[in-house]
Amino acid sequence: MKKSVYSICGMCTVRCPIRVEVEDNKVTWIEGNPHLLDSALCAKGSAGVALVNDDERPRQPLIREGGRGAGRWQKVSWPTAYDYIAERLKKIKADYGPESVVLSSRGGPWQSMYKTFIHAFGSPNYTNHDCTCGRNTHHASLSLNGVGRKGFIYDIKNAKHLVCFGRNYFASLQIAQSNQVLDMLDKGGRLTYVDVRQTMTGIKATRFFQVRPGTDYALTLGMIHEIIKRGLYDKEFIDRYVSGFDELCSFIEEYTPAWAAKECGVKEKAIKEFVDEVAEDMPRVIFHPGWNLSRYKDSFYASRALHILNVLMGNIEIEGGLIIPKGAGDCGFSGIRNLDCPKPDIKRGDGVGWKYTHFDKGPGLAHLFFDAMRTEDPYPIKAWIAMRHDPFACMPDPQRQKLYFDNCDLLVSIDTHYSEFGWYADVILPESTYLERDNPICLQKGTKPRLAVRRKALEPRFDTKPGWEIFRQLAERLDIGEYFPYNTIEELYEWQLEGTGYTIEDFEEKGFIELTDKPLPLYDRDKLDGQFKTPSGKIEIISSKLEEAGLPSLKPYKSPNKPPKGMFRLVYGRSAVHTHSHTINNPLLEELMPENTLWINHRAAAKLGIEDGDMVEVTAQNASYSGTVQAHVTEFIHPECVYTVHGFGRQVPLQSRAYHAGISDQKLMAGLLDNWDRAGGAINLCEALVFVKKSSRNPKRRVEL
Ligand SMILES: Nc1nc2c(c(=O)[nH]1)N[C@H]1C(S)=C(S)[C@@H](COP(=O)(O)OP(=O)(O)OC[C@H]3O[C@@H](n4cnc5c(=O)[nH]c(N)nc54)[C@H](O)[C@@H]3O)O[C@H]1N2
Ligand SMILES: Nc1nc2c(c(=O)[nH]1)N[C@H]1C(S)=C(S)[C@@H](COP(=O)(O)OP(=O)(O)OC[C@H]3O[C@@H](n4cnc5c(=O)[nH]c(N)nc54)[C@H](O)[C@@H]3O)O[C@H]1N2
Ligand code: SF4
Ligand SMILES: [Mo]
Repeated sequence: MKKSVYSICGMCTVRCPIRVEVEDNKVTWIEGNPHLLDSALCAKGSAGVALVNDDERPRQPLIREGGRGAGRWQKVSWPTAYDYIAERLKKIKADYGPESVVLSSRGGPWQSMYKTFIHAFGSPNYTNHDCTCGRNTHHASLSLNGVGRKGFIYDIKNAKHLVCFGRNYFASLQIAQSNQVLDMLDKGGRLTYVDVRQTMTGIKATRFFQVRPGTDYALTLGMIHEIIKRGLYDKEFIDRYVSGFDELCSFIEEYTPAWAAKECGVKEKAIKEFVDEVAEDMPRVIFHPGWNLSRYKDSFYASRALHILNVLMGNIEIEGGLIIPKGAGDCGFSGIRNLDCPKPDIKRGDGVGWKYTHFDKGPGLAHLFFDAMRTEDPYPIKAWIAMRHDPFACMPDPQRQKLYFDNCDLLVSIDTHYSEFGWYADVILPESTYLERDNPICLQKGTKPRLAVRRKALEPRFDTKPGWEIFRQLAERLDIGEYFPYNTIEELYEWQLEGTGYTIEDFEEKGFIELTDKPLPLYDRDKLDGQFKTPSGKIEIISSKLEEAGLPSLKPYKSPNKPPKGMFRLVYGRSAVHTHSHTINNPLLEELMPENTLWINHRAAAKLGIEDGDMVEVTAQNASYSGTVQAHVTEFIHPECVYTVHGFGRQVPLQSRAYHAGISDQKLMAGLLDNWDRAGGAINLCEALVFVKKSSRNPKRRVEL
C-alpha cells in the first residue's frame, strides 16, 4: 500500500518540514514539504531512509550487565526497563531528594514534555546542550536586547548585505535560511564572510576576511569605531530605544580600523571599504550574531558587538533586517495546550539563577553540574537522564566526564542510536526514529506563525517506542501520571487542540496549519516600547544585569595567546553531509564522508614535513587522547590553527562504520570542561591546543589496536 505523509525531518534539529512516500511500510521517497520548501532537502534529510534501515542501532531496551562502558547488555522488555528506572529513581529521591536527578535534552519545540517530567518528579534540574551551542549568542542578546537569540528573525532574503562571522551557512545548514542567502545573492545582495579558513560560504561571499584565530572581537570593534566616527548609525532609533551609546563612543575611541587590521591580520583598507559598502546598504545590513559561534575567551563580547552593530544599523523591525517573531496571539489565536508542571522552588544544582544571576534560568548550563557531582555542593547529583543528548560527544573531555558520572547511581540514555554516553550508561531506551513515530503538535513562531506536527510515516522496524509514550509510562510508575493526561497520541492531539476549533485531520492537507494567510505586518517602529525586555526596557549597551554580576558590558580587548611552538589551536565545524556525531554511522552518509581530515596550513605543514594526504597524529595537550588522520594541507587556513569536522572518532564497537573512523575533536579538548565563559556561560571550545606530527603508524590501518 502506498501513502504520502507530511512530517518534520529529524536528521538534525533544524526540523525542516518534509513529505514522505511510503510503500508497504518502506520509505520510498523523502522531500522537503513542497508548500514550504519547494521540495528542497539536504543530503542528511534524504538519508533518513538509511537511518530507518540501519540495523546498527539499539533494537530493544537494554540494561547494563558488566561494568560501565564494557558493552555487556541484557535485552529486556519495555515494562522491565521502565520498572528498573522507576525503582532506582524512587530510591534516589528517598535517599538524596528529587533535585539529585538531572534530565538533559536537545531543547526544541518538544521540551515541555521533558521539563514536565523532571519538574513533576520534583527536580528543577532540566538542562540542554546549549552550553556547547548557542548560549553565548543567546546571553549576549539577552543582556543587550532583553530577548534571547531566537528573539529576532533574520530577514535575509530582503537584506542588501549579510555579514557572517563563522556562520557557515552553506555547510552548517538550515535549508530555508541557506536558500534565502542564495536568493539575496541572486538579487545583487552582498555577503561578507569572516573565518580563519576558507569555507563553502566564504567562496560564495562578495568579501572574505581571513582572520587570526580568536580576533573577531577586535574586528567588530574596528568596525564599530569606523561606523560611529563616520556617523553611519541610526540616530533616531538610538535616541529612542537605546541606552549607553555615549559610553560606547568613548569605549571604541582607541579601537581604530588600523589597530584592528594589525590584530586580525587583515588590511585596514579592506575594513574601510567594507564600511563604505555598509554605508550604501544600511539599514538593510544584517550582522549575524553567530549560532554555535567560534568560541574563544571573549566570544560573548564578539557576539555582543555584533548585536550592537545591528542596533547601530537601526535594522530592527524593518524589511531586510531583524524582525520580531510573531506568535499565535498576533493572529488572534489563543494557542494550543502543552504539557506543563511548575518548576519546583529549589535552587538549581548548576548554580544558575542564584549563584549566577545574569543567565537564563530555563535550561541552565549542563557543564556546571559536574562540579556539583564532584563536591556535592549545593547537593549531590545522583542520576542523569539524557534524552536526545550525548554529553560525551557534545562536551569536551569525555574521559574526565566519566569520572564525575561515576558518582551517579543511574545513567539513562533515551536515544535512537547508541550514543557514546548511552554506551556508558546503565539503561538504553531506544526511541523510534523520527520516521517511525509521532510527536506532539508544536507552534512555530515567525512572520507567518503556524502549527506543525511530526507524523509517523511507517511502523517501527524494531521494538522501539516514541518519546510521548516513554515519558507517560515512566510518569505513571513514579506517581506523576496526572501530568501526562493521555493514553494514545490521538488523545494527546485532541487535548492539545481543545478549544482551538482545529482537529488533527486539518494537518493532512499540507502538514501544517497556517494561523494567517499573509505575513503579519511589522510592528510600528514608533511603538516598540515593551519589546526589549531588559530591566530598563531599553536596548542596554551597558547592561544592568552584567554590571550587577560584576561583569563589564564593554570589555577591553585582550589579544589571544599564540600557541607555543609545535602546537596548534584546534578549531572545528560542520560538514554539509553530517549532523554532529549521530550520522557518522549512517550507511549513506558514511559513504559520502567516511572520515574527517586535519586541515593544516601549507607552510606550517612544510615545517613539520607533512604533505597533503599524509597520515598525521594529533594529540591532546595532556596526551589523554591521540588519533591518526589524513592531513589536508592547504593555504586556506591560518597557520596558528588546525581544523577538523566535529563528530568523528567514535568508539561504540557496535557501530562498525563509525568505529574509530577519524578523530574526535571533543576528546582532544583536554582540560576544557572547566574553561567556560563567566559572561556568556558557554564552554570555550576553541581554547584547545593540540600537538601535530607526521604519523609513523601504518596508514592503511584505520583502527589502532
Ligand atoms: N568538540 C565539539 N563539541 C561540540 C560541537 C563541536 O562542533 N565540537 N558542537 C556543539 C553543538 S553546536 C551542538 S548543537 C552539540 C550537539 O550535541 P548533541 O545534541 O548531544 O549531539 P547530537 O549528535 O546532535 O545528538 C545527540 C543524540 O541525539 C540522538 N538522537 C538523534 N535523533 C534522535 C531522536 O529522534 N530521538 C532521540 N531520543 N535521540 C535522537 C543522537 O543519536 C545522539 O546520540 O554539540 C556541541 N559540542
Ligand atoms: N550540515 C549540518 N548543518 C548543521 C549542523 C550539523 O551538524 N550539520 N548543526 C547545526 C547546529 S546545532 C549549529 S549550532 C550550527 C552551527 O553552525 P555555525 O555557527 O555556522 O558554525 P560551525 O559549523 O560550528 O562553524 C564554525 C566556523 O567557525 C570558524 N572559526 C574558527 N575560529 C574562528 C575565529 O576565530 N573567527 C571566525 N570568524 N571564525 C572562526 C571555523 O573555521 C568554522 O568554519 O549548524 C547547524 N547546521
Ligand atoms: S537541514 Fe537537512 S537534516 Fe536538518 S532538518 Fe533540514 S533537511 Fe533535515
Ligand atoms: Mo548547535
